[in-house]
Amino acid sequence: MAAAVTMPAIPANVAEWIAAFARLTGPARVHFCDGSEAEFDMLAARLVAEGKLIPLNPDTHPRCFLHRSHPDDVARVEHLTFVCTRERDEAGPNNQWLPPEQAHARMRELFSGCMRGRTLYVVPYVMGPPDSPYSRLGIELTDSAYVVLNLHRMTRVLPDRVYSRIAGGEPFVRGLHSVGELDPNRRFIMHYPEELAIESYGSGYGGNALLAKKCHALRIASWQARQEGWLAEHMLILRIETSEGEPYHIAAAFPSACGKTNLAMLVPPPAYRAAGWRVSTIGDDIAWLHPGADGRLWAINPEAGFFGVVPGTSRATNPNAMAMLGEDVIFTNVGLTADGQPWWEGLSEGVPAYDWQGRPWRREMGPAAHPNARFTVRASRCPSYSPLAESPAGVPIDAIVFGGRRADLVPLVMQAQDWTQGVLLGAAMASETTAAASGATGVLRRDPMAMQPFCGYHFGDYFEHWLRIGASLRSPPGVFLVNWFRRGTDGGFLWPGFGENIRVLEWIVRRVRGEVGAWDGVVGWLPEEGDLRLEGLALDGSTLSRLLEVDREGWAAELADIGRFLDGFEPRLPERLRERLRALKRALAG
Ligand code: OXD
Ligand code: MN
Repeated sequence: MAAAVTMPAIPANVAEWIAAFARLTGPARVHFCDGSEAEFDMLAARLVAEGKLIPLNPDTHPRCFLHRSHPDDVARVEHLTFVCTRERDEAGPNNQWLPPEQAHARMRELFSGCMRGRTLYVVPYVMGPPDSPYSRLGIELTDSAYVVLNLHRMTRVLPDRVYSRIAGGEPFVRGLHSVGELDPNRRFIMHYPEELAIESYGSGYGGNALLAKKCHALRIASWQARQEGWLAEHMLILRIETSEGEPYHIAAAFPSACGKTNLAMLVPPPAYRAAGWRVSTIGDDIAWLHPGADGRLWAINPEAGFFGVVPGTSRATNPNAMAMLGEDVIFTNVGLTADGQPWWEGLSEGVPAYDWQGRPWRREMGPAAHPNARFTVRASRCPSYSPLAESPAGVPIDAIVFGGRRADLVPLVMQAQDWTQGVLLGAAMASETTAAASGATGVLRRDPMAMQPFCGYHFGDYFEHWLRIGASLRSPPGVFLVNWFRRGTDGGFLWPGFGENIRVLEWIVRRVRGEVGAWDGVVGWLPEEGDLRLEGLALDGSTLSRLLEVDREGWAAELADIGRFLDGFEPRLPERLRERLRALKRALAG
């Protein structure tokens, strides 16, 4: 029998909602989270006692834990993710759709009695700096203490703030989550943007279960943003200070597992550091962008922590991440050394004794860490974290960057000729799939603005919304396209990437400042010879020209394919994008 629910002083609408979910799911007890470190320690100790968390070596990794998820539950499940609007067209062809009443009925059946013997945790959180007018509220109800620990690090769990703002009439996103039986055949992630509600069943992993992240801060928030005149985007936010100490802010959209965290935490190479260049981190995954009274676009990071991909992280690729991964981290699905240290592919030191499933590891078994293994860590632990991430107003964005993982065609960097072309190039972005979502990896797919899995409404309306936001700005950011992932005939990457990407950021900043010209490659403006600083890089002339070429035939085929892709969003595709595509095709042929 379900235990009686005792409530702290919380608003009546919240209490009623919790009580109804408790009646449906039948937990043995309800725990109202206070967000304190004592609560984190208590829950971590409980999970350790249950064998669901493994404390790591306290001498090398104090307050660090390893969690092994179910082997069938290791990534976001896009094929089981639905947007449930009253009208099918609102969700668009970019989302799987169910009528809300049908989705609710299915979820009610799954949730029914699913928490017997378990604890129901109530996690009230703020997304964004709590004093920011752009911050938003959510409450996740979950039966996973692992989820609670992650939300402690990823969001601001502030019950008093949340309850008092709700009592004052503010809306909040209602998230319901149960790990259920972790059966992939009984797993769904449902979104009801019109109700500001999320229901997730059957997964304990990442974006499926930490509802504040992809479900709230992107799918539901993108819907809210459209109603309210702002943008919720899958973007990192970084601050770059030039050698003269001038600050610029860049928001960059890349698909999952394409290096957003590494770019956000970039450490410039020694010559740049010596000259005074500095990069600091405001966010690594999500940006909420608001037109400001000054006609610029202002960004906040709604999150308070990082849930980053671990494999490939090393002192060479991301020294800032390595510095923050030594203490107070939850690792998920990494390997383990004999002396209890986390291990993953890309680390130069240590040898794994166990793989991510806890099996004794031998080389012939392949990777010890799962390719989508993750770290969860509070953002303030990152040495490059900027205090401006706590600024209620956010930071003014000077440049928007779109980037995908493409072996060919897309040059290292180019600039869109205006906002409309930027929206077109963003809408047409394509990238090779990665292990962040279940399914085949390395398959090229269109991923508009890196939002294919995350836009909570029809992409045709979304592109129109982008055009409108641009038109409302007196000083819109420049829009750029980058591609760190061009490959040569031997399959190797042509561009060194990581810290060396500062060279591309420098060109972007110099373009924004109006300091350098660019040549017109029709699909975009590209660096003039000598403007992209390359001293100290072992790049031969032919590699460089491949990185910065515009292959007109290749682009003609690309534009034709983009046209076919965009046809899928008719009749809601903005005519202005269609016109610009036609104009580009003509210019390329001419
Ligand atoms: C993420 C993702 O976890 O994009 O950030 O999958
Ligand atoms: Mn992401």
